[in-house]
Amino acid sequence: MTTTTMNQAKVFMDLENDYGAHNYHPLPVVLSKGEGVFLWDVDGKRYYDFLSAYSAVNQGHCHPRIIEALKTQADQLTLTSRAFYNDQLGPFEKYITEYFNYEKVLMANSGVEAVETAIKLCRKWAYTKKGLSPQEAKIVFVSGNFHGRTLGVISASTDPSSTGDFGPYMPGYIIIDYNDKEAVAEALDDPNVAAILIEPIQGEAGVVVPTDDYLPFIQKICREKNILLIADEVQTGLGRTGKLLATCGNCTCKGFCENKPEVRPDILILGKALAGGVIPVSAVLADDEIMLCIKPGEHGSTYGGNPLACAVAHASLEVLKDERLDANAMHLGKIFRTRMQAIVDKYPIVLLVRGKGLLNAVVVDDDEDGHLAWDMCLALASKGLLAKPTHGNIIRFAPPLVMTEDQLHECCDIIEDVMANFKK
Ligand code: IF1
Repeated sequence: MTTTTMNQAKVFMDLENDYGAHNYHPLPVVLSKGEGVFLWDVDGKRYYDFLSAYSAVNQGHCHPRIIEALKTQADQLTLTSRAFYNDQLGPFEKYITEYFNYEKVLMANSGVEAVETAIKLCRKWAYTKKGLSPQEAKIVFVSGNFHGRTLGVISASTDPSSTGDFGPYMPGYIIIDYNDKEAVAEALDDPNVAAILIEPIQGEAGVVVPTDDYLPFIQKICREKNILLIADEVQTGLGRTGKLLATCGNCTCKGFCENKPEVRPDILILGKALAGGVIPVSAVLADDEIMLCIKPGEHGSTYGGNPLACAVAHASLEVLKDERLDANAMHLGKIFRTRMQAIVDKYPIVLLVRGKGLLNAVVVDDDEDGHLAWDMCLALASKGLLAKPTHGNIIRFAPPLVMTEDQLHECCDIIEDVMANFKK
């Protein structure tokens, strides 16, 4: 980076520092263009994107079909509010409910808004259908969860950086250890439990994959005790883990199959890549028996299900299916973990690799509050690869699902080159 370009980049960093809230600590990279798996900074330097905006850009940056859908609809009609019908929402609701095999969808905007919607929906179901006493419904969460940043959601968090000094918290939550079947059985024995809300794979916790029998076990208990299973697939959904949904589990299909998924959540939460990284769109899917518990006027949002969102999300889902991005993620994920395992075997400073599809993490030999992962990400950025730590010792690697095998190997070469230069 020359002095001039450094000054240019610094101008943008200073503006964010001087006029923006300090609720993030970004890597010192100022981006100005994205296309497919690539990002360019203000100096014209090209990077491989290995974060995908936290799995919101599964289809690649500025996918032409999605951008075309955005432009076409933007010239026609962007927002009506739900005070009226429009010619985009109904057709999209039909499309997405058939796509995921649910009877109804409630459209929202951000991922956390969809999570909050699911929390309200399961409580409404618990009182009006399950017959729990008002104010008594409980929801089970697991330790290490991340479901967003609102008060209703951080009340379930076990991460002090998410919860500190934001109390008092939402009542009626039970938090149990993740991936502990006994803890599930004990918690779901409480007759006032309405639902268990869980990420099939924990993203922010550092891509923590549970044992294969964990989710099926939860589903079995839920069905026995008339408790709702709510899957937060905001980050794991839409091809990221090598299947359409992480709750598809180890189905041996080639994707988008007619098989019954291994686990079918009662309420499914989608976000992020639902709109291909273009605009905020989220969705809550459920069958009539649950979804119709919410009556007109009991829930909604200004932008939820707006015509622009529907057009963009429709194109995003079409791209996901037409380009078989789930299968590509499955294929490239296996190659990536094999390449990373070879690095683990060769360099003691790299402890392990874990993940599914193209949602992976590498754990390095430092403390959770250390800075080795950060320093490695700085070194990766200098070599043209952008990734971000989830903790001081964990780097999440999640490229867009449109990556080619050759590009993946080039990125693994960069990662190996960086890891080789960090000594324990
Ligand atoms: C940030 C983390 C990831 C999510 C799951 C719901 C939401 C998220 C499983 C809420 C959002 C984002 C939030 C963003 C960074 C990113 C993140 F680091 F925060 F934890 F991906 F792991 N469920 N995750 O991962 O969706 O409201 O953001 O649309 O807050 O820094 P949202």
